[in-house]
Amino acid sequence: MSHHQETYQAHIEVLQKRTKEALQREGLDGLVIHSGQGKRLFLDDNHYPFKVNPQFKAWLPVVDNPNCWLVVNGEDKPKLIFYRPVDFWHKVPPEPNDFWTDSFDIVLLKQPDAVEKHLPYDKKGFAYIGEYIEVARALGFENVNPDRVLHYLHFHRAYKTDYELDCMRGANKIAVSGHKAAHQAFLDGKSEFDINLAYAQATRHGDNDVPYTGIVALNEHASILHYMHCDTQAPKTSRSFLIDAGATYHGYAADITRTYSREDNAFRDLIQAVDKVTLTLVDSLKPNVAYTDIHLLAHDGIAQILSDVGIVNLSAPEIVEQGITRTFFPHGIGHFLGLQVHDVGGQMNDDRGTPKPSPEDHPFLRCTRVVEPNQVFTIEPGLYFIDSLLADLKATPASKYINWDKVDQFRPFGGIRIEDDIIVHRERNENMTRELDLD
Ligand SMILES: [Mn+2]
Repeated sequence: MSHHQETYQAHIEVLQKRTKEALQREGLDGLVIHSGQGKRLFLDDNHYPFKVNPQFKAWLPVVDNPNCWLVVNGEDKPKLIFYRPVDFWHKVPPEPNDFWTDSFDIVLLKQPDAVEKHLPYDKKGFAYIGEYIEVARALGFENVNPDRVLHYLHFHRAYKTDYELDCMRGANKIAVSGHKAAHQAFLDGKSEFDINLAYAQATRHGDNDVPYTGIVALNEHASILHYMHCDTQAPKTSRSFLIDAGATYHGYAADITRTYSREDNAFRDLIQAVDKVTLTLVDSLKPNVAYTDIHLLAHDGIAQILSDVGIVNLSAPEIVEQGITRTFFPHGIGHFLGLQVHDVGGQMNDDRGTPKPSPEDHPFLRCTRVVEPNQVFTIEPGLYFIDSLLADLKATPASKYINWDKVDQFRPFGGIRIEDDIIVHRERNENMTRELDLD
């Protein structure tokens, strides 16, 4: 048996155990997990790109097939109802024959609405897990996406199996190849659109394969946190380049950001300073550390840069104290990574779903849990020159501490973010991104 097959079987055993525990707590007999279905555009006969239910792809690496169903009870071999229509309009998926197929009893489904005969006859003890509530009701499910079952599964999904870690290393490998190609395209003076093409070409990922729409931003655009536009024209000079782009492997995501400066200048020094903060924070990511503390450490690090470079004429602790770092670093330090790029379960105190919200001063922090082994995080500090936030700062008494000439000098470069993907092991961290030689 291959390494992949072995780790996959162990992964299925873990999912079985979690399912059994969740079902026992709720007094349920099983879960019926729907992969999803095609969604048509309003008044149109075209479909939106298909996005599989993450609870479905947790079990098997099938991400492109609607109308599939899983019936699981944590004990018996899971049943997979696999959609394989007779269809001369669309590509029909091949009959399953892969490393994962032995883990399921598989029945083939020719028509979506013929699923009923394959589902449990008595639906009382079964909960439907999926997006299509009307479909569930029509099939006779009364229990639809029970909160407590989802809380339990979401909380435990933070602990990745060896199979999942392998998938995420695979995703990082693909993304890193794209980042290298994109960097070269930037050096060649390409437009955002063409840089994005270079990324797609290297990763062999189409628009619906990437885990999120990539951010490919030149110059001032790097200050727009979720810049998802791609200019087709190259600017006269590309001074700076921020790319936040990922990849997927068997449904698992990578999420990497890099920032580059064309010239060897003060902005490049600033990038290197943020890069150091990233690496320091990665080192501090350890079992028993509160992830919120990593976020606060990031503010200390950014404050130190603002002070050292002379953007703010105060000491680092004073800059944090005055809340000035939030102008330059307005987002969270990172998040769980996995089946979803912002993986679930980040703000839970326990597997009953007790909320653990982000601190009041840091509303955008997506994870507040205590770090534990086998969890996977991003670490992504940033330092930006965002016009609207700078204008807000200028209107406060703290404006007098800001060296506005220096700020204006950096505005044309937009901003900086450096983001790595990290596996926390008991004794060490594994920086998946750096181990692939992405500087
Ligand atoms: Mn991220």
